[in-house]
Amino acid sequence: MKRGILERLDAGEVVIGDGGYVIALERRGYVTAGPWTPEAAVEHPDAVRQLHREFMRAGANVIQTFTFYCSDDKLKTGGKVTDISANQINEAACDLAREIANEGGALVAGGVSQTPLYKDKSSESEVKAIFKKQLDGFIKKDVDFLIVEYFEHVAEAEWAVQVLKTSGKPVAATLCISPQGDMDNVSPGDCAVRLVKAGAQIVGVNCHLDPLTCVRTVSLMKEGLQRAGLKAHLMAQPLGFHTPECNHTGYLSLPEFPFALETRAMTRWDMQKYAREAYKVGIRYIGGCCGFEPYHIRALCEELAQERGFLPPGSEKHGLWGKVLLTHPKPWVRARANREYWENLHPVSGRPKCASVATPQDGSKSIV
Ligand code: CBH
Ligand code: ZN
Repeated sequence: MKRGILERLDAGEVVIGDGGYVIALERRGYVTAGPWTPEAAVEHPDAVRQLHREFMRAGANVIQTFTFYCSDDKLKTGGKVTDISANQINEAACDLAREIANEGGALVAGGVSQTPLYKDKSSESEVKAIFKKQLDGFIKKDVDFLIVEYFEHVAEAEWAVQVLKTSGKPVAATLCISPQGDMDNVSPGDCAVRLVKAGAQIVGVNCHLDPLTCVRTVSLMKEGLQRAGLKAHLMAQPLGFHTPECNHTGYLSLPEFPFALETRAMTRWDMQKYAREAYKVGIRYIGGCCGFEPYHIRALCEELAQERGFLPPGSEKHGLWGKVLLTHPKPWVRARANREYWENLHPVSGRPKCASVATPQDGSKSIV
């Protein structure tokens, strides 16, 4: 029998999440930029399968259903990207995730995200009905656990947690917030307390900001829980991009979002630092969001190989800290086959006019 998410975390194990789907699949030509909805689960199932498979091969223990923004209200906004119903997409996405997860003993997590309805100031019952509809699909397809992800307002995430927990399945909740807190200025510590009180067993952050910033936010959540005498597992699924200048609106405010983020991409060595820092502060569910490609997930697994007791397949292709480069014909490349080299490297952009930070364009005053 496959062990569940809580069994693994309660035993103190590291659980590695998967990476970003909408951004990766947009780049590959399967997702529409802007709406970022997951109709590709029906339209291009092989593209979704392939990305699931690569994340799992890189070492992910969890495959998230490709159901981001998959509610009927969201599918209707922004020029109606598809005629396929949210239900149909959700169910197809569950089948794809299950098919691939079963190839490698991974867990399937059904994901729900924030709704346009909430921003339109719809009532609690209307917003909750959206989550309930998604949940019904997840129960029908028997996902292993549930993830509430990408919520800017803890108040909406609480509603999602309250609905999902009625299933009896474990619930993880990650907000896309900064160390300053959510969009209503609720601090990370208070957000965590509210999510746990709503019924989440795992709490943390996802998307919007770079890994080390997200680790800081999750640490603040942890402190809040400690102050309140509450316990929960901690989770981080940050961006795979460097965003040092961003404030609470995250990478959406960067001039490069979403089509020119490449210069900000994290390297595999950056990811190893992230995995270590996350581990040090007690985060045990460690994954990624937008910008995380399979090799980034592999890097997390490599950094935590000692703790987990194994390396993911594919690691042997480069070896520990690039050891396989010793086979290179050029002596100066062979000289890079070690940790010191990669750990101390400051990669350049190759663009003479490339500045290190930009001015965020979020149209509002920073709350920092
Ligand atoms: O696709 C995924 O990996 C999901 N698990 C999370 C997506 S976070 C996407 C952010 C979209 C931003 C926007 O609304 O512009
Ligand atoms: Zn994201």
